[in-house]
Amino acid sequence: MAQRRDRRSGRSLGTSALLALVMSGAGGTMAAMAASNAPSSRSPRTFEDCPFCPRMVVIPGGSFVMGSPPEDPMRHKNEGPQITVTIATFAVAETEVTRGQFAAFAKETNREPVKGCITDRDRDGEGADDPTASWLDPGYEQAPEHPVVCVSWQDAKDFAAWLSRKTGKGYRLLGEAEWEYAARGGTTTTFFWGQVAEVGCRTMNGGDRAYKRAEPTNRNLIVECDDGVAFTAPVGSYPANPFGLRDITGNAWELVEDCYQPSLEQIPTDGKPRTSDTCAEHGTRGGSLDDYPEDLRIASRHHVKSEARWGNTGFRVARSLSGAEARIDR
Ligand SMILES: [Ca+2]
Ligand SMILES: [Ca+2]
Ligand SMILES: [Ca+2]
Repeated sequence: MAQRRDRRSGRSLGTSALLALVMSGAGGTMAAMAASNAPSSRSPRTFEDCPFCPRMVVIPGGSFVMGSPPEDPMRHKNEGPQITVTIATFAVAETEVTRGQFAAFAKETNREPVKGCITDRDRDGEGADDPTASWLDPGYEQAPEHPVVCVSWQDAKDFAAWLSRKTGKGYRLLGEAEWEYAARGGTTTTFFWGQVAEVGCRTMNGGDRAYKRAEPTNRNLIVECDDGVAFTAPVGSYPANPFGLRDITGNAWELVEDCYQPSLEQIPTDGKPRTSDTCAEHGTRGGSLDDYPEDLRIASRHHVKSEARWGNTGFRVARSLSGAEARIDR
C-alpha cells in the first residue's frame, strides 16, 4: 500500500495515488559505512501538559545533515541534495497520536468520521480508495492504543489546534526537517540503529513476515523480520530512538507540516516548515506497517494528497518551547 514517492531519477510519479507502486531493486546495504554516532544515552526529559495529553519529549537543539548521501543504494532523488539544518530545542510526542486520543478529540468537537480512505481491505498489497473506511475502521482491527490512521493533514492540524485550546500551549505538526532531526537522534546512519534494516527487527513495526501472512496475495517486498504484528501495534511497543521517541520508524507514516517539496533545496535550513506553496501534497515520514527497508530509512520522503486519508498514515504532534522550558536541567 505504497504512498507516493519520487523515482530514483527524481521525476515525480504523477500516477494515481490509488496505485501501489511496484517495489524493486531494494536490498542493498551499506554495511561498510561508518557506524552510527549515537549520542550518549541520558534519559530524555519528558512532560505532559494535561492528564490526557501526549507525553512530550524535549529534543535538544542542534545542527544536522538532512537527506541521504549519494552513495546510499536505496536513495531517491528527493532525499538530496543534503543540507545542513539548525533546529531549536523543541518538544515532540513520544509516540504517534493514538486512536483513543483522536476519539476524545472527535467526541468533544462533535466531529463525525469522514468515510473514504485508501486502504487494503482485500489484502493484496494494493491500496485502493475504500468508501466505507474511516479512522474508526481502517480495514484492519485496532485498539485505542494503536496509532490513529485514515486521517487527513487537516484532521491532524485540527487535532493539534484542539490540544492547543485545551492546554493553552502551541501544539502543531512537526516541520519536515524537525522530523528528520528528531528521528535521527544524533545518528547519521541509514536507520537510527545502523546501516541494516534487519538489525532493527525488534525496534520497529515494518512490512514484515507477519504482515505478509495476513496478506497472502500481496507480492510486495518485505523486511525480513517477524514481530508477530500484522498491522498496527499499540504505540510505544518498540524501543525508543536515541532521543527517546518511539515508532519513529514504522507503525504509521507520519504527516508533517510542510507542503511537499521535491528537493531538499526548498527546505528551510532553520527547521521551520515550508508552507508557502499551494500544498497539493504534504510530506509523510518514517515508513509504516506495510513498508520494506527502502521506505523505512530515516531519509525516505513520501508524499500524499493533502485531502487524502491512508490506512497506513497518521501523525505525531510537536510544540515549541519557551526559553525557560527549553533549558535542560538534568
Ligand atoms: Ca487491495
Ligand atoms: Ca509487523
Ligand atoms: Ca511512525
